[in-house]
Amino acid sequence: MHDILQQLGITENNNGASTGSNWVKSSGKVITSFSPVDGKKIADVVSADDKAYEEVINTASKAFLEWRLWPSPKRGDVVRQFAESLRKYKEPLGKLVSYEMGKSLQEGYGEVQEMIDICDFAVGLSRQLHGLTMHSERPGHRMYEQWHPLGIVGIISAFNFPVAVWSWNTALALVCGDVCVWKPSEKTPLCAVACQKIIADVFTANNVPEGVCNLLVGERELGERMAADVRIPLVSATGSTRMGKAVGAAVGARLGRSLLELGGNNAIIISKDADLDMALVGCVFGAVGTAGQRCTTTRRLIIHEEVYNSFRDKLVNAYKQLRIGNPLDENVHVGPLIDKDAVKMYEDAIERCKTEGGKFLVEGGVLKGDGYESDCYVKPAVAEVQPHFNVVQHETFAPILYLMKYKTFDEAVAIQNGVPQGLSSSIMTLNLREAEAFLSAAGSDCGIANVNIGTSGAEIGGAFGGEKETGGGRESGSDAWRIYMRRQTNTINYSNKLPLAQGIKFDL
Ligand code: UN1
Repeated sequence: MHDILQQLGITENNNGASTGSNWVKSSGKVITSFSPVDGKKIADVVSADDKAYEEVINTASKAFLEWRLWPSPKRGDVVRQFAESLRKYKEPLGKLVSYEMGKSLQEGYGEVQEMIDICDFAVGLSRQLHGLTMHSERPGHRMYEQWHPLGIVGIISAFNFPVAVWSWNTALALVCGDVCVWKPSEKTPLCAVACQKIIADVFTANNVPEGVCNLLVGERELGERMAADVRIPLVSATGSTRMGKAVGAAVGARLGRSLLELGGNNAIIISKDADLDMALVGCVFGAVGTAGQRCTTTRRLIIHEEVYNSFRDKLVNAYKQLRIGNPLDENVHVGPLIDKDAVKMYEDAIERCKTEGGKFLVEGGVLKGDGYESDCYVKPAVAEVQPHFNVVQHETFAPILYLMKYKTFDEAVAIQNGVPQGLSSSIMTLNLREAEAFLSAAGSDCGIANVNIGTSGAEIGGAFGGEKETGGGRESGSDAWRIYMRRQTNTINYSNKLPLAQGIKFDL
């Protein structure tokens, strides 16, 4: 790992405040990053203090005045070069993601690939930030709309996707002419320092003003400060529903914009007409990938009574094959949870599930001994439950999968929708009527609804996000870029009269 850290410019003591190539002096609290893989300290990061915060926001504000005037395709060209650089750093950055966060190496590389993909998407977008033209009701008038840069985008990201979620926001914000201030999770600050160094080099080579991409490492208060700061017109926050409610309220109180991507409680409906072997792969990857710490993780399976027993047996059998261990070993399926607090939440959820009457088909437990010294490795568990159990209604960021039985399609949809969250959902079926009904207005109430694939692993080309307690925001593809810009409606009178709209007569 030493070589990897060196390649990425990570030292023993890192500065956590940066405006680009300039690392801002700070005497904030020192955050130590430990790897959940082996429990060892990786390195220290000094968090941003009040002075560093002000310097960063002031530099960002100044940078915006210049950056917003760069033609968007020119900004896109800088993002293109950032993608090139990420291609070069894919291996070390993917490994650092895996080591600092604990996800499998394949998923670490996949996350960097997601960064590259969103950059490529943003490059194309830089020539397509289209507005509409409308027909004016007045003669000799033209009406159209244009999209202008917004200002500073505050990005608060979570530990589970320590680099990709930042890049979804950053790549779009940059082509839109915004500047970014990133507060990464304090659990994965080194991934953030590495990304900041990669982008800063690209910026320097292109004479991008200092302050276009900024980093502020810190804890919860830093996020609160950003949420309340009127100089940040948009705060994009990914994380728990608790965090999102606080950010949404603080940003809303000043009538700012927030883009919230919060908890999920994602379900797959297994129809009696499903291809069960294919469904199995989607369910198992969805439930145990990233050790159950994706917001799109499959947490509930709603299985038709006719195939319940056979699918349950296949699932239990598949769980027996799972290899849990060091995520940097390419043969491993499941790495550790992020830290011991996460392990405690996993254990509590299992206890609560048992108290409520859940029956475990695959028992959970914390792994001890050789290779598990960090105390963060847990066994993926499967339990039979009832939909209304309190524990089933909540998101536990861990690999616990709940099974439920259904009789009718309507009942399955009601169970799927009957939780406070609304991020991702799937149906496994070869029955066209069912598939279409699931996608109809009376079907899934989630932001993402899939047929014959799992709930996780969304592509960047679609808008990503969900309804209800998931927060309503959309990031990444489709027209998610619009929230990063301000819309302006323009009406131009090229006639020699000044007719008023709505036919109003006002003669002087
Ligand atoms: C997240 O967990 O916050 O769809 C993002 C997926 C990934 C992104 C997840 N592409 O699972």
